[in-house]
Amino acid sequence: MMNLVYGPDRLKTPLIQKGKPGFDDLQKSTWDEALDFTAKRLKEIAEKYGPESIGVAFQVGGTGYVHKGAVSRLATLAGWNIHHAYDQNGDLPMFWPMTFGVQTEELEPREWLNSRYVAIFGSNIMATRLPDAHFLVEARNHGAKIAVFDPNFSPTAAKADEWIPIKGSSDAAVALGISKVILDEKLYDETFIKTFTDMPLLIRTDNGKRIKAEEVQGLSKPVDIPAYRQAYVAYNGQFIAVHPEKLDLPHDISLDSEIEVPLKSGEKIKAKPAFLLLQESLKKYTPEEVEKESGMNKDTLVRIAREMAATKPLHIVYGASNYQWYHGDLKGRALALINVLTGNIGQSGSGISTYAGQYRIRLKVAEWWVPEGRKQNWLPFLYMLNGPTKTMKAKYPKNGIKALIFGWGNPFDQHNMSNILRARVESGEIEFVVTMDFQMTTSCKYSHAVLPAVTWYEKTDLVATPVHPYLQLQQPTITPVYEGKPELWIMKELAKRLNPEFEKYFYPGLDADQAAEEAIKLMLRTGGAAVEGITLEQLKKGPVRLKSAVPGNRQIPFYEQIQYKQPFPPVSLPAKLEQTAQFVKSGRIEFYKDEDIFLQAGEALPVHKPPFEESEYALNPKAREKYTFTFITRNAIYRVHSTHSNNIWMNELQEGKPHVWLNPKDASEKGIQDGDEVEIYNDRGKVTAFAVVDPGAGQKVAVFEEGWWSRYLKGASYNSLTYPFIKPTHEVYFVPGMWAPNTAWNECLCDVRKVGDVQ
Ligand SMILES: Nc1nc2c(c(=O)[nH]1)N[C@H]1C(S)=C(S)[C@@H](COP(=O)(O)OP(=O)(O)OC[C@H]3O[C@@H](n4cnc5c(=O)[nH]c(N)nc54)[C@H](O)[C@@H]3O)O[C@H]1N2
Ligand SMILES: Nc1nc2c(c(=O)[nH]1)N[C@H]1C(S)=C(S)[C@@H](COP(=O)(O)OP(=O)(O)OC[C@H]3O[C@@H](n4cnc5c(=O)[nH]c(N)nc54)[C@H](O)[C@@H]3O)O[C@H]1N2
Ligand SMILES: [Mo]
Repeated sequence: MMNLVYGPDRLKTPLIQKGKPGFDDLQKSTWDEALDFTAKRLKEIAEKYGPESIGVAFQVGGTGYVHKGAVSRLATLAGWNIHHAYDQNGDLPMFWPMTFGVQTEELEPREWLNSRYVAIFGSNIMATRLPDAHFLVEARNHGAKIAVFDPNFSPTAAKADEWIPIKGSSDAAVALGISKVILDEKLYDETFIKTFTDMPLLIRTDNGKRIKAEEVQGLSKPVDIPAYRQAYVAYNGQFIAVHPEKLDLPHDISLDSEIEVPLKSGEKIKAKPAFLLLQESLKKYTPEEVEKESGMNKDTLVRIAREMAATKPLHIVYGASNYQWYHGDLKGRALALINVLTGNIGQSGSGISTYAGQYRIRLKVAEWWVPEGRKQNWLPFLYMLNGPTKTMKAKYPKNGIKALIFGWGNPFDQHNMSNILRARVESGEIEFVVTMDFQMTTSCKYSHAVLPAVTWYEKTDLVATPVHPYLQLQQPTITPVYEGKPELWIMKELAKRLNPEFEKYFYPGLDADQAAEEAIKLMLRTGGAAVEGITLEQLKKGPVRLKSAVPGNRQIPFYEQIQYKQPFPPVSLPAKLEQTAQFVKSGRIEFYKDEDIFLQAGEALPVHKPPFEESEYALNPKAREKYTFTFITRNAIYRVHSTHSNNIWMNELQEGKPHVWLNPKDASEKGIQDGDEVEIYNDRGKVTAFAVVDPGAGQKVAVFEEGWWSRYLKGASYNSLTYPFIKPTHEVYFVPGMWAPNTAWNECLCDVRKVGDVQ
């Protein structure tokens, strides 16, 4: 932290670009000059192209409700487009809305101690969840079994009872193989799946659609159903209209018989319960077949399936690197199936969790974030890079994005195709970039105005993230150094220059910390059940546990759904229930998706699809022969993304240079030895790193630790290799940061060669 606060890269004053962005012509200015200049350019751009052509990104809300809220507040007033961090970062696990109708859920780490089996699929808890890692060790000491599925021998694999190396993005094959054993050997919890899932609901065999109650002779739609719900049909000798808000189907409901259904139209159609379709579709996931697809030994697969079904509670951790693939949604749906078939949801120590990214909002923030109920504009970042698609539901601004305002992020290193982003700024296609940071990052260099912010030790804020269910006050421990200012102050100053009417929304007359306290009091007053009764005075003494419906305020996802039979989904703030409940109209956990795009993709049920077919090979068929390595960019223990990239002590631990991990077989085929300087490249870009020849690295992968600033990479961007693929099933709905196209960092092919080798 000393390095960040006082180090040589600390921004001391505002800066204005006097030359071409990217070429170090930033010059010192006063706050007035920088703010006047920024406001003038933003006004000009808004007048010329419309305010929606200005894009704003402010990263993860839960780590600072006040200052990020201030940016949202101004963006809303000014009519700018907001890029939600969740999909921009690739952290949005799309299986959640698809299956459970929520944005995300997770078991708090204290609950890990109550698990008896923890199956970790590509999450490197020992390096990327440092504050929680000890709970995993303790869980194991308490007798829980830890199994890690990962192509690479990670620090977490090293602490596990068992490491199961599998091929990249083969997790769905493994999960479906496990599910098949569970079905074949009748190890599933039949009552659970009849009560809480869509497995009994009838699907037409001719068109793959769920049958609606009102279509069937003798049935009608119950009258008390909200518009965002749908009543479907099940069968137990007679047809039943399944009420989407009552989880009370009779136990003799059929799961596996094909039935003829008389429709009101006079037509008779064939139908099967989703369960039967699942059984049929799992037939191909035999242990032999899964071994071929994933490399996992077939006997191990059967043993693990039996263990998982027999050891309760079972907790599955699904890591970000693992869902940051094109078919990450399918992998999540397949993994969730294991928990659901075995009834491991909604109980202490059980469930499926995705710990990456702390996006879920914990309290109602609208009063502060969205002044006077105004409408916000949202545009997923991938569209900004990729351009609009035919199937998109989000609204693309008619002139595209012409200006960008960034805070809390370093997209010119960290985000998709950073080289393209750089080129667009250099060419003037993106006309204006503003960055708020406290360090001279690569993104500052590509900005037209740099506004110096302060670190989290220099300002008041409110923090509450999904994984740790506490509300915490962030209190300044030092006064801001140099000319750094908190974002709430920066927004106020910008607001009044954009439109004098706006100033009143930012507590004029108060200093930044006083204003922050007012915003906190407002959010405590209007934040809803989770923060009811919590006061600023209480927070000044220490963190306060958020209120929940679980005894002891523990965090166990879907506790109310399972224990009190409430319909799915629970509310995901800040969205309204009707926005997210439409994702699972049946009010149940849905494994069968009948929207047209899912049917067209052959993804009505969770299936395994090999990587690259619909992404890299579709983009460039030659990639199949040309680029046979996968570029896996995992998170480094030495940094938090690019933050601390410049930490001298951390860099000493890494010999001050980036590394790439290669399997010995691959290295020797390429004539690469340990310590050699290596180029990792594809048609889009290139990065160099020093080889670590490691038998723990999977075959045909180049593992690189993301987060290096360009200046440690000879000016290159490691994200120049990546590509903004958009998967059509992510476009079925659009609710910002909840159902939106997610970035797939690891869906990236490359080749490697020793520096100096002839091409
Ligand atoms: N120290 C530190 N901690 C961090 C961060 C940081 O930068 N530094 N960043 C934070 C953030 S924002 C995030 S999103 C999280 C990310 O944290 P994690 O979810 O742990 O993600 P990664 O470290 O990228 O990768 C975890 C593992 O996934 C494996 N993997 C890759 N592809 C596959 C696959 O197809 N299948 C399987 N089974 N495994 C695969 C990789 O080999 C790697 O070992 O970490 C958070 N914590
Ligand atoms: N290829 C590839 N790319 C990736 C990933 C990957 O696995 N592979 N991981 C992705 C993921 S999961 C994530 S979350 C993103 C993260 O990407 P970013 O969000 O861009 O994260 P950082 O690089 O840490 O940049 C954070 C910046 O915010 C600044 N900052 C910190 N606190 C404050 C503050 O209070 N105010 C202001 N104004 N600034 C502050 C820091 O100095 C730093 O420069 O990267 C993504 N990029
Ligand atoms: Mo992340």
